[in-house]
Amino acid sequence: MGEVQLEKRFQDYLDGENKIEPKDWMPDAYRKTLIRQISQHAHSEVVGMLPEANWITRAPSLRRKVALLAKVQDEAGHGLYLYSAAETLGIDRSELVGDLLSGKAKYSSIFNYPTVSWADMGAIGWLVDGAAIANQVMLCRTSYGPYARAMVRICKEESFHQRQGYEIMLSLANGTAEQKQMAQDALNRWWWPSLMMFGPTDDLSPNSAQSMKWKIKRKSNDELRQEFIDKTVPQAEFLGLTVPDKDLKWNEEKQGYDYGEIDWEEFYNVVKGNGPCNKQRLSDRVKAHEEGAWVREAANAYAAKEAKRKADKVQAA
Ligand code: FAQ
Repeated sequence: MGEVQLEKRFQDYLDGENKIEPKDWMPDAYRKTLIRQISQHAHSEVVGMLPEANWITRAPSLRRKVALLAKVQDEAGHGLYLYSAAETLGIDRSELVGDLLSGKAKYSSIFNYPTVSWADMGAIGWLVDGAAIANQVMLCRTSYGPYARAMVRICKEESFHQRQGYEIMLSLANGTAEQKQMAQDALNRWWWPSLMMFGPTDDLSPNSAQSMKWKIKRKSNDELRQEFIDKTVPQAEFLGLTVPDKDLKWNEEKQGYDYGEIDWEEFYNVVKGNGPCNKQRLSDRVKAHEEGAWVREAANAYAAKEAKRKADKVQAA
């Protein structure tokens, strides 16, 4: 069968809502797009541990510390599922990690902002995990089987994260005037970067059209951003906090909120590596990777020993 026929059969298969599995034929560009998106996603989970890890030792109670520790640990697990899903496409994890550490690979812009107060732990859980869920629920229906299956579990864990964050916000918003101010300040700083997580507007998103056709993405960047805003604004109102957007207004006709202009210059600046914490995040990851070398060596030595033990047993039988 020629390439054109294979591509047509592939598209028909996707249009029938079937999942593509690792051993199925797929166009090279589909494979490349998935490796790009899944690995960026995996890197985001791993780098995403850093802003919150910053507060583990300073959590205000044992309960908060335990919950935050569990959350940060979950993010490591998400990175693991996602690197594994990417590896089913024929790429080696060490290559992907190498691209992250050298600064070649992208990860989500949101993790390049500083966490300056405890309220930021609330805002990250509520807004950043909230935005991540909005985006990832649709990815449970993505066309590549291993990615879709990883997302199901990730989404369950993300909803615990989101509630953990919202509960922190609720306590602060119902606390002293100073605590409420901390919550408002965190919302002011995290609101716009959270909206940027969904990526550029649809008309400026180079990958969207093809990814939608291949059913890798099931909703567009703007659609998801709108869903997130519509869901989150009432939550801010319930907290008694003000969303920092003077143009935010309910639009009866579209049954959704109109919102102000996102600072896209800031977004592209952060994506290019010039955000407030890009350099620190990368150097922290490089340091963690170097310090973890002995763990990888030990795991490899153990795996080799186990393989030899099994081979010896087979030979002896
Ligand atoms: N930051 O054409 P599009 C989390 C890049 S996980 C940096 O629209 P696409 C959990 C994009 O890669 C958060 N770069 O691209 C957690 C592309 O560059 P390229 C991560 C961005 O792929 C919570 C270029 O701009 N989630 O938060 C961003 O069709 C708390 C053009 O954009 C995922 O990765 C950005 N925000 O759509 C962890 C979800 N946006 O590669 C710890 C999976 C866009 O052509 C604590 N990913 N770019 O050079 C996706 O759904 C998609 O990749 C989008 C972007 C929607 C992010």
